[in-house]
Amino acid sequence: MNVADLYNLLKENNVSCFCGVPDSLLKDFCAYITDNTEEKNHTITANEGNAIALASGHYLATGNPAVVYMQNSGIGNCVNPLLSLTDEEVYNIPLLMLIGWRGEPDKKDEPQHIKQGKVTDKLLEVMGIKYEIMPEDFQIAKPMIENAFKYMKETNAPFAFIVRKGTFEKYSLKNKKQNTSEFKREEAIETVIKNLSEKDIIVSTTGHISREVYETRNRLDQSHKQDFLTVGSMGHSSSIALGIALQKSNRKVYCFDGDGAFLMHQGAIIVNASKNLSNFKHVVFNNEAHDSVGSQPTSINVANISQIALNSGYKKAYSVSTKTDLLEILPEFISDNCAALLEIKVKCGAREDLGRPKEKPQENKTLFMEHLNG
Ligand SMILES: Cc1ncc(C[n+]2csc(CCOP(=O)(O)OP(=O)(O)O)c2C)c(N)n1
Repeated sequence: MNVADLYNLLKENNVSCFCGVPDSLLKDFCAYITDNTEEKNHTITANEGNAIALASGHYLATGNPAVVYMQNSGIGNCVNPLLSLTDEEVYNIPLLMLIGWRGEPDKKDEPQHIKQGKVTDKLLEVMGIKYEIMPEDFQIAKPMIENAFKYMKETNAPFAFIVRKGTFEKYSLKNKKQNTSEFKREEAIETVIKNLSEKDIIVSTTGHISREVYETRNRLDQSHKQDFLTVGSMGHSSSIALGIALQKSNRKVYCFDGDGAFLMHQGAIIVNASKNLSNFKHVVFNNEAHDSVGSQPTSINVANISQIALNSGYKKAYSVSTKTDLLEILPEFISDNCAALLEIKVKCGAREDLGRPKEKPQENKTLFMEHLNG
């Protein structure tokens, strides 16, 4: 399907608000929205639940349903607002969801998507949300989309389209707003790893960052035993790291986060800080984008991560954007006797041939636990 055809049909049906969290399966459509919608009418939210809420606000203000896009892993983040805000037994608010179907049964995908893929349709059913699978052919999809708008008008209920891999034709984002850093994320990751000891632990976030940690260990001929790769569960790495750091005071625990993941559950930051552990170290690789799923911008450019950290209760915070500055700051950050955060400003993009972990998540867990508790 051509993304412009879909976009124009949505506009014809009075959609003037698009919001959500980007997904690799929807990246062409997300890119088209980014390029063609004025900022006021397109919001990349911190998490998918926020998108449902924003769409609800839009409906209250205009009487028109908004479009909310997300990966199916984001359904978990929006169960609460779908059941206690938009549901017909509460406020009964219409919105059109576009959900990328990672882990579709019988299609090859990464382990973190398999379960979510199996239950995606069932989750919608159990929540009482009517849905269709989006056909690839626009001419077939068109009457279905028009029916969805009719249904929303009649019932005021949300409606969802599940979108299979390969549904959309290619569209490349033109309006890329990138930060000015020249520092490559994989190089930054390698620089930090080279300065850690064998006892140190890394809990890395979803997407390219975990893949680059994995590849860096291979390149340095090191074991993966020190690394917990949070392949799913975006935004929760720092809480996993906190859970470990609270129990293992003799181990330094480093959370390797992304700015999108940092934003997604930013409330965790204050809780991390409240424990003020000398062995808890938070590193945020900030490229101001959801790089792993198409480089759509996050909103982090209006904020200052190291200031957020200090205002949230971390005792120390640093920000660097070059390898020289990183190397200079690392010894102090590593030896700080308090909860500390280091922001590393990096540029968007990853290697074309970036690999993925070969071991299954449970193999990663077993090796990691043996090392941590050995
Ligand atoms: C709940 C949830 N929503 C969306 C996704 C899809 N997703 C995977 S990685 C990613 C982007 C992460 O961005 P960031 O943390 O800034 O790291 P970067 O990719 O830029 O390195 C997204 C949106 C997901 N895995 N889980």
